[in-house]
Amino acid sequence: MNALNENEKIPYVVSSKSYTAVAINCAAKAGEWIKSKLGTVKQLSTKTSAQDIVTEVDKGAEQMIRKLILTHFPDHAILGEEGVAPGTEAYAKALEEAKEEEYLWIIDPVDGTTNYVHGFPFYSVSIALAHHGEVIIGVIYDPSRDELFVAEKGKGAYVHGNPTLVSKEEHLSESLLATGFPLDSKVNLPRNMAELQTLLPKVRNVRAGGSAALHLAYVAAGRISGYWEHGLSVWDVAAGALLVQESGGKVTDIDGQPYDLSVRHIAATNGLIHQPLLDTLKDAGSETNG
Ligand code: 2AM
Ligand code: CA
Repeated sequence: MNALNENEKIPYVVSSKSYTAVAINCAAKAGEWIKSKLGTVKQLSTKTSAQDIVTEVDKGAEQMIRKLILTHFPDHAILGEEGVAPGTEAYAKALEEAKEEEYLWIIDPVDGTTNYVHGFPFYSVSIALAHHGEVIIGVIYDPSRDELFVAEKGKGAYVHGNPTLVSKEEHLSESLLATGFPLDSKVNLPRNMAELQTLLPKVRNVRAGGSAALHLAYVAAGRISGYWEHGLSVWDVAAGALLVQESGGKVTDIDGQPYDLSVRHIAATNGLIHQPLLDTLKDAGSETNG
């Protein structure tokens, strides 16, 4: 018999402990919902600048994911883009606190919000799970193409059940790269422009699709040879970083330090072109610094 009185009832917890299944379920559900709302966005709010936008769909999708995760794992912590106040200070504080958690879910409900608002079909849902600060699961879902990318630490990465593998280009000259244009016009944008100027003559071409998570998934799947971007947040890259690593690629910060949750300037490649890419970015950066 249950001896607990009415006020002491233990909440019902679903018994499944498959983190990956929950991550997939959340990404797929939120992704379908986001897609169903395409073209209906009524309220466009700005965050740090007129270019930094958020919609009711971002907020609704994050709520949906949070609820689902907590149904399965009520004692896990969650760090989601829409749960953190805009600005560098609030971000640093939120990340510092979150990094200590035993289990931390890291959510970007819509990565590529600008694309989503314009109906440009390159946006994704990104969900990662970190254990004591190390990413152990990464799931990225692209609703436009119904592509689900899944990585588990030490067990490989998959798209629709097929293993993903980074590309085989050995030289920058045969590489297709991607980047993102930073919003910060003082430091990151001039640096990115200098990098593009230096890199473009050395590579096949550079794309800027507008979703960090999908760019990383594409490095993992061998569709691009490498990707770099400045000034990102943990929810943009945590899942994608694991996908790249589990597909045989390399992920560091732009200065070459190994990837961890605090990395904001990211470089991810097939491994073979990693050092040449970092060297070229460094040359370009030193020119902007005089
Ligand atoms: P988002 O759509 O989730 O905001 C595009 O270059 C990448 O930059 C996207 O992954 C986008 O994520 C991210 N991004 C957009 N605004 C940003 C901001 N203010 N700070 C950091 N990253 C941002
Ligand atoms: Ca987002």
